[in-house]
Amino acid sequence: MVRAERSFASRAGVTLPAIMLTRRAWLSTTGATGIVFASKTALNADIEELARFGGTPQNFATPLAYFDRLITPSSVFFVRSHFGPPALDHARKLVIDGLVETPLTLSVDQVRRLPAVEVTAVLQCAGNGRALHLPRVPGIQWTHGAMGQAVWKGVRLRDLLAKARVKPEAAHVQLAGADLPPKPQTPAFLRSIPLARALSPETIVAYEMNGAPLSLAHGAPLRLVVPGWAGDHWVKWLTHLRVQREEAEGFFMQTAYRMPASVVEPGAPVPPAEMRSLTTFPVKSLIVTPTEGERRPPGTQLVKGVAFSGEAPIEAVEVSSDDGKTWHRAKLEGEPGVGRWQIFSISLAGGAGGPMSAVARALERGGRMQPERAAWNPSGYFWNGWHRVAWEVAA
Ligand SMILES: Nc1nc2c(c(=O)[nH]1)N[C@H]1C(S)=C(S)[C@@H](COP(=O)(O)O)O[C@H]1N2
Ligand SMILES: [Mo]
Repeated sequence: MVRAERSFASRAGVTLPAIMLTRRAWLSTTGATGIVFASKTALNADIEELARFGGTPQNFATPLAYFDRLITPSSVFFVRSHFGPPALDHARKLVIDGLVETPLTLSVDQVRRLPAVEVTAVLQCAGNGRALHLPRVPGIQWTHGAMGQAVWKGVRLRDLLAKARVKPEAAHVQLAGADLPPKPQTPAFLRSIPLARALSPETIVAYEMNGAPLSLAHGAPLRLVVPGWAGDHWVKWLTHLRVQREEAEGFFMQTAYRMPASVVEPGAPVPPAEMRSLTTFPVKSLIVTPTEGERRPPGTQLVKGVAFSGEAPIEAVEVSSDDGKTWHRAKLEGEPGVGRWQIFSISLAGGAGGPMSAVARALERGGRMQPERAAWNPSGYFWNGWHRVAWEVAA
């Protein structure tokens, strides 16, 4: 991953540090930093305000201000594509073969005729927050914007697999999309998920996002949705599901998207044998309001943000205005669920004026708490440290 992302990043001319900005800061720094607005394109007709990393491949971050609500609008939903999208092709077939009794080749219409389900779930890139790991690691320097929550509509992967009749010796489903690497020596984006995860009822092959057909940027006509698992499993432009005994081979399974199996010394090299494929994203919360450095009038100070975990529903979010000495339970909005986010809010007693700060930490059911400092790893995955915001109260 490190190697691949570095070469992709340099090819795309990415030299910027963190680019997650508030809308105001965003407007005032556009141009000065070289960050450009993504203009309306055929890719995603409504992209207007995403922060863009380089030219191609398309990597867009969602501005922090949009994480104050349960559903992230599709028009500003982050985009992460290793090679950029293939041509839009609604006639593209989905092949299901390998260890099945009945190999299938399905049109999008045939997929759509199966019973539809809707799942509300967080899509988060494993590299979200990479810029916040210390020491710094190479790769796209996402801060907070490589995530979002959407309503995904599609068919259960297990219904498709049931139609194909999986053989007993099967253990993994290999996933391929229609996007091709730019050079023959670049490895293809080939992934797999264990059969058990493929058969779980919330894993779907989606054709709609937030009530509209998937845009090309987000994988049209068909993409995988794996709630609770990092974005690399959510294969876009899906063309081929191959049921097999082993996990997929190649760079994107054996080298990329792997983390140390246990905590390592920050900055220390990790032998490949101690790395494992990453799956679920860990518990995390993020303060959206106030924003860093904001000036706010005296009186009660509303602190609001988002909390989620790919491992368990959120149990509580606590906020401290004295850097962790005392904690106060925030109010939660939205339905709890694995890989599903909720909005937290709390009103802090505001002073007459001066500096204020808030730190948030989320607790998931079963007792796991968001750590004060995220576990460092060589590719900078799964940053989930406590988020602290400081602002100024002034009349
Ligand atoms: N075919 C294909 N699927 C893909 C990718 C890709 O490059 N090619 N990128 C993955 C990664 S790393 C992420 S984080 C998510 C991003 O999904 P989005 O662009 O819809 O936000 O798509 C995943 N699916
Ligand atoms: Mo990702």
